[in-house]
Amino acid sequence: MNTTTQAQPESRAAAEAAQDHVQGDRLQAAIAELARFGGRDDGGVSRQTLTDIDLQARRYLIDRAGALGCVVEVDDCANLFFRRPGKTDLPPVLTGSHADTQPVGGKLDGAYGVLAGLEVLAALNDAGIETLRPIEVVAWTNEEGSRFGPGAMGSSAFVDPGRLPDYRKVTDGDGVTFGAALDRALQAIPEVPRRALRRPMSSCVELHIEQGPVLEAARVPLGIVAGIQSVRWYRVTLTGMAAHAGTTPMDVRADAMAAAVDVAHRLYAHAAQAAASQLRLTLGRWLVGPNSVNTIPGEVEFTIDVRCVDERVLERFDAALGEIVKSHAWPGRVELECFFSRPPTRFPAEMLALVGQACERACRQASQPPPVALTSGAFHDAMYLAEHCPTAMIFVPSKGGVSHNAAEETAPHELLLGAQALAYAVTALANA
Ligand code: HGY
Ligand code: MN
Ligand code: MN
Repeated sequence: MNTTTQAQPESRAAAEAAQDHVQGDRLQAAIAELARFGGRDDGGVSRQTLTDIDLQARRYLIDRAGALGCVVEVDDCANLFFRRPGKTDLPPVLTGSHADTQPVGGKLDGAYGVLAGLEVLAALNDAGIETLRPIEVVAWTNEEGSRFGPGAMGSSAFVDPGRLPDYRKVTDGDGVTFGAALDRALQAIPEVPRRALRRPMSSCVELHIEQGPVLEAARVPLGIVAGIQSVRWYRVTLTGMAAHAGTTPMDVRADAMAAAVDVAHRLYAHAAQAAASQLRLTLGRWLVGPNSVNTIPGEVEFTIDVRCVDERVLERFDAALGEIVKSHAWPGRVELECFFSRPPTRFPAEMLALVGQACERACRQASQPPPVALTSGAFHDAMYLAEHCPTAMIFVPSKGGVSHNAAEETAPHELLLGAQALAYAVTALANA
């Protein structure tokens, strides 16, 4: 792996210069600008993947990257790549994140990583630095997986293009296919050259907010992400019989909601028993049919998001879920589908060392405490890139540990530190 663990003297000087040219105000202005696309009165952002608002935000990013002198390209999964040429055409260093948000998200989840990547390019321009390798800032498509499941479709299709045909068939709540939304997004930017999905990358560093409480509790402004916990998503569909709420005696019902509540209750009981293992269970989306106050629900579908640092715990959950579904005695039907499953991700030691060097310098320069290592509770596109090239992540704290919420916030000085550390790491890697 052609990656510097300790940046070499000349490369170190360039990395330090890039770090020192990062401008906090320019980054803050870009965050505020991008947040206008889908901005909400409560300060949050609603910009689900490939919606009109997302396409407008993409246009903003393309224009911003063009103004920085980047070459802009897009692939068949509408992943946007903003390339700053290097002295050579060696495989580039990749940074960036995603620009799509949760239905009610914040200004920073994903957007921060994309905009800090563009800030690094602006800092390199200001410092007059030409790197050996090109640097690419990416805006991945559909990291959130909320409108179209699973999550991280763009980065997973980049790493394995064979995934895209099945992704294209996935529909959103209105019956729109991911393929149709993709084609519409690509038609909206006809002037952007298309490129192959999978391409060689020399290394990858993703900067992201932690979205949890660890860094804030440790009172530390930067985190070196050692890895990402495992995650599984399931869809449970219970089919009973819709009937009149007033005339149908309780003992003759095939009430899909009563069945769903019982299954859910047993899942939470399993999670409570596994609490010591840090299992995290979320039943986040419920669809009820016909969803009428005076009709017994004939169909209920709910999703399961279950995560743990120890994948064996998820294996045990999977077995328990199968048992609960199989053994649930009622006149209706229960169907279970696992539609997303990722093992734990571990980032390589040499990348952690470099990111550690980058974070330590940024913190030292700002008289802040040194970075700490942590495991990410959230998944990220970096979990797929880690299969493709040497990859690492840098975290900044989330106020109150809150994310996937309009109140998502990180202090400006911490956002600046994260971008400074990213500039150092990306520049050192681009000169290796
Ligand atoms: O769900 C996740 O972990 C990511 O924030 N989309
Ligand atoms: Mn994210
Ligand atoms: Mn997210």
